[in-house]
Amino acid sequence: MAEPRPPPRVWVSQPLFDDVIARLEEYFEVVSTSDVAEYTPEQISAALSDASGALVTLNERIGAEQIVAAPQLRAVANVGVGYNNLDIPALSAAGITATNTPDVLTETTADFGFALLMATARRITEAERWLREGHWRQWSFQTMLGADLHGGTLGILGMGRIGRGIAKRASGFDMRVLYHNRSRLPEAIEREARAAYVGFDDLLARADHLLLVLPYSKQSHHLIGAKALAGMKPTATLVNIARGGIVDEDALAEALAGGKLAAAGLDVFEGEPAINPRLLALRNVVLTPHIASGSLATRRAMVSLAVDNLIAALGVGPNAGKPPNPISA
Ligand code: 8YV
Repeated sequence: MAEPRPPPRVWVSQPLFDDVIARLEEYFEVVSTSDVAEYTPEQISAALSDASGALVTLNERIGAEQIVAAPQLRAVANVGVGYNNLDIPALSAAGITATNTPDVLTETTADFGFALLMATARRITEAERWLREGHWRQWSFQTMLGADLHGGTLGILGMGRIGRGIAKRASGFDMRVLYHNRSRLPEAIEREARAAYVGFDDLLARADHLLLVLPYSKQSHHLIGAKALAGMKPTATLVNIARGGIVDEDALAEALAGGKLAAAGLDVFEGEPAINPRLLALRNVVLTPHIASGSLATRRAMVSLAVDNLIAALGVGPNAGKPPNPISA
């Protein structure tokens, strides 16, 4: 009698939620790690060399070099909606299904975008730092004056699901919402989001607060650079919850230091976790460690969806062959 075939192997790159990951064990041999790991490209190739599937986070880049080293790889499930860590054309060309986790993080990420906007415009973390450092000697009328959200104009660059979630919150604050997107949304959605479409330059010029929620790509690399920043109001705030590479951080630091922009709230950074020292030296920036989707419930939902995607993409389970969130090249 022939030996039973061993189950396919899947690689889980980071410690996620053990009880959620355990669902993979019904179908696969799971290779995982109990420590947060930082991998070199070679280590990722080695981890994928005998894997049929992988469940990865934004930390793990998978491109041509890894694909060549992974002859059995058939599916990569990304935990996250953004997938600029994956070379989608290369994966598609090799017949490897890639998936992401949209929807489940929309509201949590929109909550955070709004929280970061409020913290930035109203100087909340700067004020707390100042207080903790013992500078508060007497109540003064002019302490930490910030910018209002209510009644102001919110610019949203990138009007996908998260952008629309932010627009929904802004209407509760009586804000005027303008947006710019690769393509204009249908009128019914604009009406529902109470958002008006404007050109890119117009968005920059009119926004009292500008929120970046667009995907990172070659086209959006350093889209917010010196020229774009010069087109914004010097009283404006900029918030980035998308990807660090969309902003030219040196140009941003220059604008913030030179009074060309009031403040910035940044959850994402070009070289994260390394932070541009020019940004660290400024008082008018709020810096957070890429936590926009980081509520416990949402992070669990993201991992669970990635598990569903991986099981289905590897042709087993209730949705065999039909992963809920395939990414097309
Ligand atoms: C994730 C994110 O935490 O979804 C995204 O695109 O940036 C975050 O929500 C991250 O992708 C984890 O891999």
